[in-house]
Amino acid sequence: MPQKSTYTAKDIQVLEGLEPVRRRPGMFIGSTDARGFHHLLTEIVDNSVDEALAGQATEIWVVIHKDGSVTVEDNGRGIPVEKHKSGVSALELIMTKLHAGGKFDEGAYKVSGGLHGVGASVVNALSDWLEVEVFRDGASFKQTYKAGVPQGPVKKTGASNKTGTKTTFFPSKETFSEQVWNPKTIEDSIRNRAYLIAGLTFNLTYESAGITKTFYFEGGIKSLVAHLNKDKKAITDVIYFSKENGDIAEEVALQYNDGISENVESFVNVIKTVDGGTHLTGFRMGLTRSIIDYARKSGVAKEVVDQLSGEDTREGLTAAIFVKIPTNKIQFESQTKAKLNNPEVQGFVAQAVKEQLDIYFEENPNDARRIIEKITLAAKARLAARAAKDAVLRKGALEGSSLPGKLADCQEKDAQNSELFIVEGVSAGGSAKQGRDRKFQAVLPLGGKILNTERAHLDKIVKFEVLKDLIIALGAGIGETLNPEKLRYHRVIIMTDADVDGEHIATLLLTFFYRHIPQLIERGYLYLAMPPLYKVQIGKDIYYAYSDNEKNDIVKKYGNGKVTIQRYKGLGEMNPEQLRETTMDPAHRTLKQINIEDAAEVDRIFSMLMGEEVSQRKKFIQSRAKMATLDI
Ligand code: 0RA
Repeated sequence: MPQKSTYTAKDIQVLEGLEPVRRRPGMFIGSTDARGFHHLLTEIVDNSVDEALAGQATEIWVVIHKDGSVTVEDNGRGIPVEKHKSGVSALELIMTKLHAGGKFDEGAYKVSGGLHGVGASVVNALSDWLEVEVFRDGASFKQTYKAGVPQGPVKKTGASNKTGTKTTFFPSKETFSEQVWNPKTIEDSIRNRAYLIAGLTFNLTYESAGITKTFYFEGGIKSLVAHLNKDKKAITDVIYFSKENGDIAEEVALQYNDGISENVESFVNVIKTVDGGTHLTGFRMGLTRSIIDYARKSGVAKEVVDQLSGEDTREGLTAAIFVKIPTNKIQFESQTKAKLNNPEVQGFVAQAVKEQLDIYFEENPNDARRIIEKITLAAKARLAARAAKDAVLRKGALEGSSLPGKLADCQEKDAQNSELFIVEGVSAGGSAKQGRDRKFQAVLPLGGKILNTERAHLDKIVKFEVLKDLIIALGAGIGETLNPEKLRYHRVIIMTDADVDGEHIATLLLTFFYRHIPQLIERGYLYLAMPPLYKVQIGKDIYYAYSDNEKNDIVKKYGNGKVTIQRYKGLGEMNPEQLRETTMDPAHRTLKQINIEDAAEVDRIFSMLMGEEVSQRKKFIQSRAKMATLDI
């Protein structure tokens, strides 16, 4: 960790005033919606987190006040208050000048300032009012601001024997279109930071509810990996190691479970690098080399040892990689800071992981053996899947047509304008084929059960008729050769009965797409059809209702004559015209778009729900689905 630096006010570099921030807030805070609003809080919290990263603070308090203001306090050294040569205090410079940083930045690992953060002054400029209290040198000091403008000099307010910094602010009403603090957003970001800095305690208080939540993880990223695996069956301990060399430090925690997916999170100075980068690549290189070396030496995986791939070593792997680099040396690939680009980090992490994992395997042969056995299985499944897939493709070619016989394809060839309805049951499939608009709507009826694909390897999946048909109809391939650019439909619509069986089938399909063609979901191509629940006939008029409420409203509004209500138990009860009119025709239908925002959470929920509990899955699907009425 960095050394304590000696610091004086003259080290602060003065840049410019705050007018540009108020004029163009989006440029500084990203946006002025809920995201930008929460960014204000993260910014202030990260200043305190930096103090903790520097080893100078151990506790951070966050209070959401009833009036919408927030307080962030830490027990660090306190922002310096002595006067700069211009006669202004260091505190005032930090709070009122853009990018006022100090020389102490160099050699320190920081989250805020420069690359990630925009500085407390930006938050100050975008706050109707802000108040800072500093506790240091045996006293307390205070300065208040309105829209970033000091309302007087820094004042000594009394004696104090504690140290730290306490900031309270009220976001600008004029600037932010959203003014509501979202507990989940706040807690997710605090939890991440608490995981990464072992031993740092966060206390989060909601004043209106009178609740305080504490976030403290003694084990740092070791606790994070255990948390990510908590609904899975682990097959090894959490393996942890760390190394420092000059000014780069790395920490790695990993654990294998008996599933097949990979869940690796990577961080640079508390910034989550969603797109990975050189630290992640280094980790993968070190891991693959160490495992393959061990497999060779131990002789456990003789048959496939020469064909083991990096991909095989990552099945069932949960890990966290955390590197700390001085702020002024970090390189990101883009403005969004999602991908680390420092070349020197790759070799450093690769070598450290290889060395330390080699030692771990020597000392823990049981864990090593379980990992090698698992990886051998992964390699065999991958090789078998390749062979099976090749066979499937050859078969298609021999039959003269590569599309499945059950598929009623559309005439349209442009994927952007093509829709595929995946329909439960052969009879509903028949109605859908008659009711569709064959110009742009294709129908694939599913006969029979669908394999639960959460744990299934590809070799099993491609042998399973229903899924094989689906994969071929979609046209993008699967596994190693998956190419989402080749998808033949940009709207894939799951149409099942509105009953428990239908929900179950929809969930299995969703699981399949999530696990094996996630691009379909990420690109927004996957939808659920919403067939009506009731047909209400009043005299000669027919109305369709999609919920009980809607049905009651219709009866109340039009129900003077004779009312007949039919509850649809399945798609099969509708004739082709009704199915078209209510569920397939873009002019009348409602589709729910499946939207995965947080893949890690979804991964966890899928594992949790893979038992028999259907109603929980149903809730999950419904909570993840976003209403989208499409008209084309
Ligand atoms: C500049 C210099 C020093 C500490 C800080 C800033 C500091 C800033 C914040 C923001 C929130 N909490 C903070 N805690 C400390 C070092 C001063 C010294 O050497 O004593």
